Amino acid sequence: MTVDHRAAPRLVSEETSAGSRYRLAERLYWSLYRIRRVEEEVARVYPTDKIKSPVHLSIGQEALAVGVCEALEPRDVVFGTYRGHAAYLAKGGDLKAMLAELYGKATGCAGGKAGSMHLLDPEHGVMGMSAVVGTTIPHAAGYAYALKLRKPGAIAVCFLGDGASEEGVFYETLNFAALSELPLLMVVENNGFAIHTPQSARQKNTNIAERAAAFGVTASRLADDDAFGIYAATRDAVDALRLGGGPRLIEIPTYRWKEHVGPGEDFHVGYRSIEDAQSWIERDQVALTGDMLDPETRRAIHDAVDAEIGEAFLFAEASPFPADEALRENVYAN
Ligand SMILES: Cc1ncc(C[n+]2csc(CCOP(=O)(O)OP(=O)(O)O)c2C)c(N)n1
Repeated sequence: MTVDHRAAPRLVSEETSAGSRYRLAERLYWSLYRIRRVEEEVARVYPTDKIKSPVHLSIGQEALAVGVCEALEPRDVVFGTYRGHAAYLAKGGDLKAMLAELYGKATGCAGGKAGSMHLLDPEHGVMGMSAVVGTTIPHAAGYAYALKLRKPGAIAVCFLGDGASEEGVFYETLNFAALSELPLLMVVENNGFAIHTPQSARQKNTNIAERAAAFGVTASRLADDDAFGIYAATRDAVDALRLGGGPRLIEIPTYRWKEHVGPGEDFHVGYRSIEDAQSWIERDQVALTGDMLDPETRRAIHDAVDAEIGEAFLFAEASPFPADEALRENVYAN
């Protein structure tokens, strides 16, 4: 059985028919399980200090990147945040190069000098992430402008957190993108917290989609993080964007299972409780999507993904650290 779903054709228009729902579930599950397992392994290895970069895990939030990227094509690009492993992998970023980057190795996607918060793989449409909250929002808009001029039909996607929606540049970008009718999709990963502060303590109007709509951006807020629902909403948005309908924003509720940064849990800290998390854990999209598949299919996906991840960690471990001379490379344009 072939289980590398990267190779499967993405016939977007056919995927909503009942007969193809199973194949969609297979692809979604492959990606969801793969991201979950990669990050579980990152969390396991992290205390050994082999991973040289801080890690912001997306465990619990995977369905957002997976559902969105399933509706994209290779010609589309994504910009992410420092919590960007899921977006990188869901869009097709190279796993070996990602892990080597976390290990600070020369074979990493940024030569081992940028770490987990600055992943990129332009060949697969992953244009960059940033540790500085909100920075990639205008980058995505600029790229969308270039796409509009040079590659009509392609779109740029920007992932951002509810905290990033407090940055002034978010509103400047909404205005400019609406005015210029950019092929830009903004995806708000609303996990309800900026580090330890709940959204309700930071924002009077917690409806981010409503704020975006005030700028003339077509915006919607999904009821939950159901992977199929995210895929369907993104597909509709992408269809409209390809026809030149101007920017869109989709706000999606989600929940971060791990601490803000690092591999552990933080329910003892006091800003949230395990009871708050329970309803999200019960509707874990990795488990629910997996339950839709027959055991044999699930097992084949597990075996293929686990083997790939094992190999990728060995690659990262065996790779050399950058040479001393690399320190000054790519600092200034040549
Ligand atoms: C410009 C800027 N301000 C503040 C910080 C410190 N900081 C790091 S993460 C973070 C919270 C951002 O929350 P959100 O955008 O909701 O993303 P999440 O971490 O929940 O995925 C803050 C304030 C930063 N990195 N950059």
